[in-house]
Amino acid sequence: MQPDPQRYTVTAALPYANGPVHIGHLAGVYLPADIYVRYLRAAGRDVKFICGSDEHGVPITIRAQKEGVTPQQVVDKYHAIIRDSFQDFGVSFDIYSRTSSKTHAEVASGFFRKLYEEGKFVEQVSQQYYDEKADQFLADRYIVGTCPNCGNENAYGDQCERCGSSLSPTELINPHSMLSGNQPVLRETKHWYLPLDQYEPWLREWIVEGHKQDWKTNVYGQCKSWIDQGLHPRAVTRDLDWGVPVPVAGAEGKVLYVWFDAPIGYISATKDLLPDTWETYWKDAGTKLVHFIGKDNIVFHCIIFPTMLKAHGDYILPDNVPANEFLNLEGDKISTSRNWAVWLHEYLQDFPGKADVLRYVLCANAPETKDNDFTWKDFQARNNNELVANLGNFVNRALVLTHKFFGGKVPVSAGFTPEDEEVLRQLSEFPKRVGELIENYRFRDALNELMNLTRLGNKYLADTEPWKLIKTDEARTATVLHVALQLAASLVTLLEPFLPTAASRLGEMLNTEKGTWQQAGRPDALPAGHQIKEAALLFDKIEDATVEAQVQKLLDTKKANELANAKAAPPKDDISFEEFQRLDLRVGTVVAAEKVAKTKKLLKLSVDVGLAEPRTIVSGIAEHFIPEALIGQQVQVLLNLAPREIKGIQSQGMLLMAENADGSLALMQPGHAVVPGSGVA
Ligand code: B3M
Ligand code: ZN
Repeated sequence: MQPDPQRYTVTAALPYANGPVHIGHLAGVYLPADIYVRYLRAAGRDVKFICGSDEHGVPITIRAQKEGVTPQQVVDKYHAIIRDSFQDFGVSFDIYSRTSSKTHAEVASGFFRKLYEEGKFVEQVSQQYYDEKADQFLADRYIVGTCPNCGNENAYGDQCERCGSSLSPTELINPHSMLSGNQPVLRETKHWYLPLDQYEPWLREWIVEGHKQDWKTNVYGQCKSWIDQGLHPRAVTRDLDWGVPVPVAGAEGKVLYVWFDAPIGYISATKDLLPDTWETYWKDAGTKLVHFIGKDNIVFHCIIFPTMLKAHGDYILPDNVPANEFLNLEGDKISTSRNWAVWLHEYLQDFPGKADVLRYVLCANAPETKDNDFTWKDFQARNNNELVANLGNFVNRALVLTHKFFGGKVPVSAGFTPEDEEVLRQLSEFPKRVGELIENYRFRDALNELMNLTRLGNKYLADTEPWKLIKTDEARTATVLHVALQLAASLVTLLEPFLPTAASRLGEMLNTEKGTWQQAGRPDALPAGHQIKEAALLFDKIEDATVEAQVQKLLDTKKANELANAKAAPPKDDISFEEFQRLDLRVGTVVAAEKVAKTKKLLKLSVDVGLAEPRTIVSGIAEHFIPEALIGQQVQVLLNLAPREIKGIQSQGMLLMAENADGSLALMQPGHAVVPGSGVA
């Protein structure tokens, strides 16, 4: 057993301030980090929980360009949204900072300058794409072209999103600039590189040998394969006008690479929080540094940033990097660009007071070892079956019966039976078991274990039936509720890391404060005679209609995406003018419409086309239009389509419709009303 560290520095990946936070971010990073930190605090450890917005890099400038605003406006907007939604979700950062701050510019430049002055970088001149029209070098993400591997015409300079291969801009076939659309030219430019190759032996020893046992297999595996493939010098500067300027002479127009400056953001945020003592949290060997991140950030946190820290010389290294896999949404990859996500700020608006429900569902279903799927049905089921029927039910029964039978005072125990003793013994084991799981980053198992405590409580009440027992044995009933209330009291502390709002409400109802983690599980948390307060439901049922509305929102998104991506059919073969002239196209007015009996799709229409008699037309549009709504509408008709018998009705023409990409139909109507029978040419 290792001794407890003297203190902890816990970081959560700095979200890019180019969009709001979604449930995938929460499940992968912020929720586990928050549970870990809240637990450590309850266990009396010295911990600082550090985060902030990542406000540099190409994702920000691309967003700014898309929205037609400045990068600063983009980061100001999203920094505020992200910060507030984290707070409403109960993420208990000690500081939520931002990398556009003055402190950060100082710390990041200072870091770079030290490595530069000590000759830790390699300088290299290379050829890079330059947009002559926009008059600037192009970041990889600003170059689009055809993927050499799969032929995708919209591959980026760093990656093809279709086949997943990582690319370099010069590999793209037919590259063009996203800024001007022009073909970029190669120009020479100088950059500074972190020579990862020189650190390879050290990285191998530190990670491959040193962390085989304690890092998660997905994290360890990714690192090992990176190292095994051989490490190369990595550029840490960019030709860009948004970021921390490179603080050396001859580097005008260059900024630090965002992945160089962002992790330093953890350090500068700590400095903002603790101007005098921040160094203990980053340089003292008694500090345990833990980075919570998503799996796409592993190489940056396990290889590149540690190499930077090592090169700097006086920093500690991460003790663990418990990266998670990804959370999908209703069977599909979460995607910001496709708006396929449950956005935190929208959830909090749609489900006021229900942050804990989302915390519960995301933790119970966290993608700790493999990708997982979030569905609204599962969300509803877990709320109704687990939070309401298990946790809420236990607590509510214990409190309500105490009010009903004992005036809301914790009743005196008349002596424990072996059954009571067993329940209390089991209770005493929970804090350690749940705590160990949390310390091993197994948050799902920890939560499930905690729910076993409420299952134990429910079973105890079901076995002893105090609601019946009261009629025959008041003393025994008192003991049972006394025991049940001790379980409930422990929950105030044990629930807090997972469901902080529910825990504090429960504490209020029990008229008690949360204690330390070590104190939880005691058999005498609430002494006899202790007055509890009014009981209220901790959770309530979520109805079908509520989740159906959320599913509908996603279906709408899907439809909008389909329409946005719809491609028109290729053109048909040419016809001659004479052939065209043979078509008798007219505008008509619908005078009658009814469904054709025994069919689903057919409507029978009477259309005034300016002739002596209206035309009867049978059309397969019954699933798209209500017959009554068509009456009086002007429509376009092909008058001389040879008559056909359909379901015993002579159809004397054809109604022309526009068919939308999603299969919906629209009438072809003149811009303003015209006389029935007007020709179309
Ligand atoms: N902004 C990337 C991301 O959100 C990034 C993390 C920085 S942590 C130093 O995936
Ligand atoms: Zn490809």
